[in-house]
Amino acid sequence: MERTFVMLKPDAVQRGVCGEIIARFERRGLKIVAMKMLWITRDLAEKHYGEHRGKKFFEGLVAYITSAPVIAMVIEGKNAVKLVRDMMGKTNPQESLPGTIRGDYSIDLGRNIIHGSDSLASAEREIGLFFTKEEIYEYKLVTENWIYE
Ligand code: DAT
Ligand code: MG
Repeated sequence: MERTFVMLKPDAVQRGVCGEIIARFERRGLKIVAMKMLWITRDLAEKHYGEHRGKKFFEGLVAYITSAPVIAMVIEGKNAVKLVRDMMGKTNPQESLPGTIRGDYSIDLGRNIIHGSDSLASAEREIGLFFTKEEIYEYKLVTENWIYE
């Protein structure tokens, strides 16, 4: 089953909406196979957002993501990468439709509340940056036969 990396950014934690957002993934039928709170270091932020190094928003992005604790997760499900990206909405909350996480919880591009991997390759890379193998659990949900045919 496909896995993706999801992070509730510092604004989600500060605004007290992590539970609601996690509930959306649970309700969809997705399985959380790893989860922890951490305070991202500058080094990890630069690795995670390596593709954006050198862009004019990079410093602000690193400052934001390291400003307070985040909640990191690995989420598993059929087509989990795309499913989660679709649930999140567009990168810029101004373009995110109501009903999406960014569309329901955020307004500004630099405070867009959630991260989700944009491809399978990114997911594998990001999961490896944030989690050890031992921190990711393989288990069966009792509801699985009612979510997948
Ligand atoms: P996403 O988070 O949807 O994968 P991304 O990988 O292109 O988007 O960018 C990472 C984050 O950087 C994004 O969530 C918000 C910020 N960002 C992206 N483009 C930006 C821009 N043009 N100006 C300011 N911040 C930007
Ligand atoms: Mg991205």
